[in-house]
Amino acid sequence: PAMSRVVEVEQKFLLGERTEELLLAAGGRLLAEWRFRDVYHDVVGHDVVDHDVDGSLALALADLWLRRRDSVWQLKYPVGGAVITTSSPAEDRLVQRYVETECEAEIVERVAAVLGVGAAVGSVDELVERAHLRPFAEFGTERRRYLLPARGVEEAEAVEGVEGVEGAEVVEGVEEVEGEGVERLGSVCVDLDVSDFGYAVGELEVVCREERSVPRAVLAVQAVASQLELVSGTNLLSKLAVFLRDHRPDLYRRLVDAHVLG
Ligand code: V4E
Repeated sequence: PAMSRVVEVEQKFLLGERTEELLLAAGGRLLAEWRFRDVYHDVVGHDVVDHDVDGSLALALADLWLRRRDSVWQLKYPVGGAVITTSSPAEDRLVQRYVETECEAEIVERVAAVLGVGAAVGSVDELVERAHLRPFAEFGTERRRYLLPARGVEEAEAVEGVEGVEGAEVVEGVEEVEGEGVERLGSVCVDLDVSDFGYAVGELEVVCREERSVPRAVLAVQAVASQLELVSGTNLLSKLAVFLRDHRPDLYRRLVDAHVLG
């Protein structure tokens, strides 16, 4: 992809009956809908020693989230350093800031560093094999993406372009698939996700190419959240968290105890 490392500034919210209505009223446009499948990988110790959880979820416990989304490896990890915004600490806690990279060399380096193994492998596939990383969660998502014009954000500084979405089916009446990167400039994306295990969650998202754009992106997300009267909370679970709660309670408990699942 043209841009393989971006900072995602995201706020999750509950899907309400009127969410899409409010989105349209606020000038939102349905941009695309598509589906994808995520397979999260980590150290999962079951076939090493039966009840031994030593070393299990070493990546997640370090707040590293390695997944294969369809055929692409992606790694999410927190943006380093203090992120200063002008918003209140309570509002600020609702906004997640993660780097998402598809750069295999970077993924290999970061994952190997956390696992304490050598990074002398040529691909993520090879690292996964050598380090015995295994799938621990797998599910499909159907995503509807709306685009909202940004408020109170200077385009150039806030959001600096985004790659197109592979496999996205562009909704009828919405011109230009190729223009999507351009469409998203200076805008807030609203993703409405329905997972194949029955959990629905919304996400406001601004994608930044540079760390210095993050504070303004946070403000843009917060402005839209209040404009749309979205219900967010630090206890609102991600799809992954709900999947684990329902299908891998052992792993879920471990991550909750370690405070890595918000
Ligand atoms: C669990 C987790 C992460 C992996 C899942 O990331 P998420 O943004 O929920 O996935 P998705 O499918 O929406 O990906 P996108 O297409 O937007 O890239 S990343 C960080 N966490 C931990 C975490 C946390 N600490 N707090 C909350 C509220 N959620 C997740």
